[in-house]
Amino acid sequence: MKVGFVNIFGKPNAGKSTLLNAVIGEKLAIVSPKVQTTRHRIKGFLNKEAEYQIIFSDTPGIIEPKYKLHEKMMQAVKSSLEDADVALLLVDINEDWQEADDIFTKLRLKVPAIVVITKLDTAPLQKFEEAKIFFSARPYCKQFLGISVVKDEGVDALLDVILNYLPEGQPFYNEDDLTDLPTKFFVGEMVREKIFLLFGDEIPYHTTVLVNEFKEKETLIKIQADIVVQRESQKAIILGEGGKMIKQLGMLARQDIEKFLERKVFLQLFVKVKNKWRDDELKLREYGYNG
Ligand SMILES: Nc1nc2c(ncn2[C@@H]2O[C@H](COP(=O)(O)OP(=O)(O)O)[C@@H](O)[C@H]2O)c(=O)[nH]1
Ligand SMILES: [Mg+2]
Repeated sequence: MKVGFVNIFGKPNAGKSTLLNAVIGEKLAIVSPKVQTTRHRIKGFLNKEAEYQIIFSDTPGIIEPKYKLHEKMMQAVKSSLEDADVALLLVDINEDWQEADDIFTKLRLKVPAIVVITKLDTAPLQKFEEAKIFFSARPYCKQFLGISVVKDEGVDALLDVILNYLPEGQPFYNEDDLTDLPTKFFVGEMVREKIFLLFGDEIPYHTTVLVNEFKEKETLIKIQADIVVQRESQKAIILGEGGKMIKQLGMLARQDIEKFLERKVFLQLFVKVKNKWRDDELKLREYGYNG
């Protein structure tokens, strides 16, 4: 059977996490219109018995690191470069292609790359043809195609192309598993997604979520998580007037978590201030940012 690692790279907001979720058919990676939503490498497994096991990895968008958390995020990109059998290089059709090309060239890929133009539904076909001419000429580009996850176009064709590039082998992971990350991780991510959704400006970038307790009881699952911010003023914003905002946040997150776990959930959220956690090696590790 065909077995291999297919790792997804691109600038922030290219549609990487959306593609991972579409191929796996489960919301493994959180998605938002804001940049730098994804902070980890997130693996999703696609199995077809006796035919293939494709291990997809979503990665953080490629950026110039400005603080230590960013460095950890770029380490996650680097580790994904090392074990890829195939690289998917995602480009939003409306982004600056030259900039994307510069980033892809700098990756110094040693494996075949498929350039995937995303969000085809947002531009005229002519623009896609222009992108094809632009990227097909690049040395790293072995294949070129376009997708729209919104219109469900191109994803099946992409899978067919990927399979051509995968080696024969034995499965690495149990065929019933979707991912190798613990449930706790996804719970924390769902809370983080709602922070991206509800709070503007800088708040989501100063915030992380740490799940402390995950207890399966008879009738429900009890979850306690800390929302960690850098300053008291940010804590006040997350709480909102009379606790209005955190209540809304908790409700939205709980709904998603219940859908994901298919169980009733009691979710308890606390807000904690940890000065400069984004630059603190020990705290980053405690919060699960291992690069
Ligand atoms: N119109 C449209 N929007 C998309 C498509 N794929 C992703 N998006 C949106 O683009 C934004 C960034 O997506 P995301 O997957 O988080 O990008 P990432 O930063 O590369 O992981 C989100 O608002 C998505 O809903 C698509 O095919 N069409
Ligand atoms: Mg993402």
